[in-house]
Amino acid sequence: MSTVIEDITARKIFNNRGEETIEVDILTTSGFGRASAPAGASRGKAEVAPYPQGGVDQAIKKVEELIAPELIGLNADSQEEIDEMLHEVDGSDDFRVIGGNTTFAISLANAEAAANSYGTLLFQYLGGYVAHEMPYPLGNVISGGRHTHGKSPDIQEFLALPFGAESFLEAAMANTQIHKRIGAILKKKDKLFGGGRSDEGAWVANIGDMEALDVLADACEEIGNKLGCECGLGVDVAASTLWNAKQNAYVYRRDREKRDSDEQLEFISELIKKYHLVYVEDPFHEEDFKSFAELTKRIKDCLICGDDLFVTNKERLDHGIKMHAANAVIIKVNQVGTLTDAWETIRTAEKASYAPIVSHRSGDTCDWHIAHLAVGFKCPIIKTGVVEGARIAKLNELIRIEEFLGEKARMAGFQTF
Ligand code: 2PG
Ligand code: MG
Repeated sequence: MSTVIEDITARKIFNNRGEETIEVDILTTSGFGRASAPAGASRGKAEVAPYPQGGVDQAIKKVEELIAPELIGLNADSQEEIDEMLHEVDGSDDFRVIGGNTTFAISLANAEAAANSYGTLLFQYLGGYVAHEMPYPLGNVISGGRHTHGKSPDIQEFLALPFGAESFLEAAMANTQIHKRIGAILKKKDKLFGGGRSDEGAWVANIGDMEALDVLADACEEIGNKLGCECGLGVDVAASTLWNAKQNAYVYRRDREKRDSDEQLEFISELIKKYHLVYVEDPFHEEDFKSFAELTKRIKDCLICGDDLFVTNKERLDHGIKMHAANAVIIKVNQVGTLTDAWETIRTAEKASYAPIVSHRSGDTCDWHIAHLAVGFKCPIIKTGVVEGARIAKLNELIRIEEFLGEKARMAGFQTF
């Protein structure tokens, strides 16, 4: 067995939106790894640059000319050294030279190649033989905001979290049934509803935010009762996309509402109380740590999560922790570029009792590595949609992991509800 990197190949493939993305293969003396990068539609301003100027073609060139010569000959099981080398080759503070999606694909393919060289699965390689906790799937069932076009809710995502499930399979099943039930409710509600879905496979309908929450609440209750498992409600407000700095307000186009920061705080607090929300992501824009902290102080029994706020960045999370801004953080490796950077953010979150929630992106491929990151890094929740090929690839991999773990498998524990 040897983990010495012998070859690196980069190619252009397509994601679920038909956009170009980068895929990387890494070959070691006795193993192989492959990973491809996702893409966001509502990106945080502080995320690293996804590609160098010139896009995927330039990224491939950089791999061939700059990166491969440095990495070939190194050991794939020295993940930190590999990731450090990517920073060195790039030289900027936001991966603008080689691209954060380029580094994402290399970093993940490298971890996979190391695991494969040792004859272990990635989650075991990352978490050791003690990694046996399954994450709860947080599933997007109704889309709005920047994830849709035309008439739809202003809030970006309406999510189901079956936190009463006793196994991952049961939880994934609950989400698929909630998704299906919502489709049927929407059809009944609106004769013009054509069954349209967003990139993440969530329904797109001509309804407002409150109507969407009513529909979600009905479906969660019905399916929860049927399966005997409690299903919570969540939202990703993606408030940076609603924020208008000139007007100093969150602009809800469909509902024809404008809310300043205080009104937004009241509005979100009311939603949490009325619908017993267990999960709220990005309720304020990405620089408003103060309002996040106000909400977190006020609210009990609900995960207040930062995505665009933290962008998986350790320094931004450190700042948030100091301000008591939230109690959960979204982990998207391509927001920071490498596995080591993301792992440091997860460790920081754990020390502060923030729940790390590993997440897909709206533009994604059938790459299933985040399933392994969730188990290997002991993330209690994975946010990865409910239906649509790129989501199903990750969910099905978790079903396989649960089966592989057999009697050792447990659902992750977390305190918030
Ligand atoms: C989000 C994500 C994924 P995007 O805001 O959480 O649902 O969206 O990948 O478009 O940034
Ligand atoms: Mg988000």
